[in-house]
Amino acid sequence: MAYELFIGDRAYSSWSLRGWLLFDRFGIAVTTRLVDFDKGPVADQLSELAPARTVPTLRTADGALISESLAIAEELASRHPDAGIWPAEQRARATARTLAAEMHAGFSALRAECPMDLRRCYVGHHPTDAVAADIARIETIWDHARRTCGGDGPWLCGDYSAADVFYAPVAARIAGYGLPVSDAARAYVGAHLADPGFRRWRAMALVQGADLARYAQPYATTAWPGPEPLQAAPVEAGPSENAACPYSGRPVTHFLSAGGRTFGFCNAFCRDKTAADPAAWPAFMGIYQS
Ligand SMILES: N[C@@H](CCC(=O)N[C@@H](CS)C(=O)NCC(=O)O)C(=O)O
Repeated sequence: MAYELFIGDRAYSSWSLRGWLLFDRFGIAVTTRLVDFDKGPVADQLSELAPARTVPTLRTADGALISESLAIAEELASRHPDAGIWPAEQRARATARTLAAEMHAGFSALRAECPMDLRRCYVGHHPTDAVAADIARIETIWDHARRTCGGDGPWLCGDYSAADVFYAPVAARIAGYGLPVSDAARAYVGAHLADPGFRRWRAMALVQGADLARYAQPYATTAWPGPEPLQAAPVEAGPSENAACPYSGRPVTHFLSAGGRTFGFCNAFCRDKTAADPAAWPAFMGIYQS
């Protein structure tokens, strides 16, 4: 099945992150089309997809246009029943759906006052009462999910599910604004920051797209609190250990240095997203660890 997912700037578009994780995290192939927030209104850029007017929007091979992230989750779960998008166990599935729906419909203070920015981690932000109330509610429903249907791992309803997809950008906001939360919630946030799917998206956010002034916040910044990436940097020239790009299999034209070794890729974006967080990319780590 061919899917096209229209997404916004990865650093800022929290809904797009949800849409994309629904593919990446559940192994469903998709072609992404980037809508540049710096190039005018999203609705104008999506005019060929009207009445869709926001990102993410999914266009399916049969021509359906799905422009609500919760509907994308449900439609993919129907079309790919074995992908594990929702928990298989009935009670866990009901809880996961409830949490995702509450996120989709709510937490407007958190969303408005703490816009996601995956390129920055702020210090000195003090949550308003409305944001604190959103966080308190989020902690309550996270705790309920983990107590009633969480498994041995860090996720809300057993294995990673669409419920976790919907709270990945919340985790990014808690981390990015240093919002005060319990130890249990902090551990859940840490699981998202360390999650390879989340890290792949953030690596792409770090290397593509302009810094947009309208998202800038008046706070000092500090280092991103996620795992320290393996050191790597673009270099001008090869030769590289690998002749074929780890992602496309095409001949290499762009190079990076990591661990004193040189590796090649078939374009600058794939080289740069790898340099931003090498360990997030299994195809690269396959050659790095060989
Ligand atoms: N309810 C939608 C929300 C989508 C949404 O608001 N996306 C934002 C970007 S994160 C957008 O496209 N805004 C349009 C604009 O800024 O003009 C969903 O679930 O996907």
